[in-house]
Amino acid sequence: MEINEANVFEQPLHVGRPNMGDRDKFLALASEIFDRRWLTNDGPLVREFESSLSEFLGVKHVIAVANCTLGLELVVEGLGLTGEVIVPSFTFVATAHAIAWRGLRPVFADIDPETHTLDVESVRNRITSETSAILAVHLWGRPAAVRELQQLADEYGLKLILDAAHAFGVATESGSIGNFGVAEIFSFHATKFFNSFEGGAISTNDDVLAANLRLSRNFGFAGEDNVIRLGSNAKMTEICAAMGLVNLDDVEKFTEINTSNFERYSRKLADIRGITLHEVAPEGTKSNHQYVVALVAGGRRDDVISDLRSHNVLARRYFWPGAHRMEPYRSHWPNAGKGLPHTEAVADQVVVLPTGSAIDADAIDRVTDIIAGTLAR
Ligand code: T4K
Repeated sequence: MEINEANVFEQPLHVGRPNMGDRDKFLALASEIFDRRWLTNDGPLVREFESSLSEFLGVKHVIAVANCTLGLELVVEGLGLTGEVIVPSFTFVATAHAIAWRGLRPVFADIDPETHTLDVESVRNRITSETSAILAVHLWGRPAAVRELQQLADEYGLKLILDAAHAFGVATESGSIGNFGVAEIFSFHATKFFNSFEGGAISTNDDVLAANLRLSRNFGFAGEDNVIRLGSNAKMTEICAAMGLVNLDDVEKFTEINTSNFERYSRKLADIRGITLHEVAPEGTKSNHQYVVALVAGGRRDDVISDLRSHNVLARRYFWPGAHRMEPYRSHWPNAGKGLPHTEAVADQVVVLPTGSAIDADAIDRVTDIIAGTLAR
């Protein structure tokens, strides 16, 4: 491997470097929290954040939570799911863990290699008498096949839930993400283009489910001494809500930065043989472009990753090797990979490149030059 000194970054260039909103606005809200001495448990900033999100997403109910993983668990419990839930394996492992943590079995379906989201026929083939739901993922912010999945769910009497961890601010011709299935669950983790340090939110238009989720987020309490259902501690804190509110003011700016980064990568990578950019915004989609996902052909993905790392570019191979090859799933179902050919093929080719407000055009040019050097050898 050759190192081009001119392209070595002095500071590491991370995937998932947080976007930061206005510091002064945040400090003013933090100061109010000090004055109020109200730090968590359905505080005023959490309420304000929820109503702002509700308006932004155009959805009836938003329940802010401590993180997306707990949000997924609350929904699995709140819908009374049992037995098996069909999920992609090509996702962050939290999607499967949320099901397994509730004592249910995640059943892995394959993805469509064009979209990287659940393949509807693969889902159909995995439905059994034990299936209670489909949990699809808008991977990389690309909307899952929501219409077809909803039809399938209706045909078999299943619930459709959407892991929208990557899809805040994404909209399709049929509406904004947040309005599909029975509930959608967002992540506002630091690495997401819109963050609240840690955090997440459940969006739903179902009144009964929303009321139950509010209870279960807070141990099931319906009053000071009255617990009326199973619950957990999934509450968002006031300081996280403050960060969320501040970042919400800049969400369009972050989206524009991501889009312009994506376009620059697209122009620069177009001339390099052996690498293609994954399309996250098919026609009619408004994307947040929070992930720049490239596919490297010819078994050279790990060469690209290792050369980038030698130049201090910490690219990631999300979501290799697939949840089915991670514990505890690998031990339970060692042969699951046989039924997931597209998952395995895509997972071996993916490189996720740095984007967001911490990178500029010059850095993108240097990153793509490094990749060009690797693939020319
Ligand atoms: N569903 C899907 C489809 C998801 O992708 C995720 C999370 C979830 C559900 C669950 O959401 P949460 O329960 O987390 O709300 C990171 C995130 O921790 C995780 O939230 C995210 N997906 C996943 C894709 O990425 P790791 O294990 O890759 O994180 P880590 O510590 O390696 O950090 C990633 C990069 O970000 C590093 O290069 C360092 C950089 N970074 C990170 C943090 C926290 C910073 O520069 N600053 C920071 O503050 O999982």
